[in-house]
Amino acid sequence: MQNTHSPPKAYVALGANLGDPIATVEAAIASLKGMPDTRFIAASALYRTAPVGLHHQPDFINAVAVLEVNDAVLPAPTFLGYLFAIEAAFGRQRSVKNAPRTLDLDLLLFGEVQLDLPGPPHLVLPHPRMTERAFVLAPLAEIAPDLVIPGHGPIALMLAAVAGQQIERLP
Ligand code: PH2
Ligand code: MG
Ligand code: MG
Repeated sequence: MQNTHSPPKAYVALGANLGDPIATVEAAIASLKGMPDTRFIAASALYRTAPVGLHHQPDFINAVAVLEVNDAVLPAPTFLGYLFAIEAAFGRQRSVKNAPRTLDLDLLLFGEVQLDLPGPPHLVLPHPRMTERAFVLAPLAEIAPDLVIPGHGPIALMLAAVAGQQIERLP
């Protein structure tokens, strides 16, 4: 039988609420477009979102991008390491957990992969909080309206459940 392994799609959430978040998220999307061993497919619009689970922080700019990844060269943990390198290049400090950040890149999905690696880097797929967050689900649904989240179900159902959260799609 022929091996017909197709490269997985990696969905990456972008978030920023320090410095110039719009410029940062746009520049980070450009960095993702230049990532080796990947093929950039699409990015959502930018969204202005109220902080979730954080007190007294500025609003966030959020977006989601999708890339096809050559997983023979870049398996999920290695790909995540690349994302951390981009965060660092944008001046991300990891001094205090959940402090305002110049750039946060979270790996949401890597094809159908479901895993829980103790790390480093610690990696759980699908991202454990993605289904509770409109700032993730709305941009994700924009670029993948028919997505079925492994272990959870169709994105449209999940998005309906977080309809109360404050987000605004930027023009
Ligand atoms: N990220 C968090 C916690 N809360 N809220 C919004 N609106 N956007 C985020 O990117 C975000 C958050 C942890 O990374
Ligand atoms: Mg995050
Ligand atoms: Mg993160």
